[in-house]
Amino acid sequence: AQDCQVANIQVMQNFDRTKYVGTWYAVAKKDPVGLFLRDNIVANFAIKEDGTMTATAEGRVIILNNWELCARMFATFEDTPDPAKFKMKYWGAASNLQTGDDAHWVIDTDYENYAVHYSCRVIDYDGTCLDGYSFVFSRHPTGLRPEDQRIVTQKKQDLCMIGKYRRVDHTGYCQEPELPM
Ligand code: AZE
Repeated sequence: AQDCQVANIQVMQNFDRTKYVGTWYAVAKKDPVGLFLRDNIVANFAIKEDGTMTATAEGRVIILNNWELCARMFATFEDTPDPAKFKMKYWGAASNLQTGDDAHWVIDTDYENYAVHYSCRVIDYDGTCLDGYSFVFSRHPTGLRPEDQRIVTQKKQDLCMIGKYRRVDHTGYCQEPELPM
């Protein structure tokens, strides 16, 4: 979908949530407008007994222009007719953190090494995405394998977000206890 229409974006075919469970390290991200996770972003997906997908995520955020902390977030996913498209409700472990309701699309994954995620928050009058974010995830904290990089670059292009991604550093910041507010 090189026309950049959100409605034409191809998502993962036959997405299998059972193979997606476990830990994913964000290695690159395209930010939305406003407050967002900075770095040290790690997500952990699980499936509840009733089959619904859940996740936890943590990452370093900077709030009130100079206050940094490790945000610990929870999410539940609502299914849609497309198995790779979800609605994600999320909230912070600390009540003062963000809550939200975002689209959560799995664009591509091999389940064992890489995944490309996409979320458009605001669709423009012309059908393109006005405000969205995207994560490139790896099963390996060290980054993507060279053989997955070409695929991921193609997907960034398909999402019309090429050139807008930034590397996500992992320094171990969020392995420390949550800082008091
Ligand atoms: C995601 C992986 C699945 C679980 C969650 C994710 C997104 C989290 C945010 C968090 C923002 C927090 C802020 C705090 C001040 C997609 C990484 C919850 C968008 C801005």
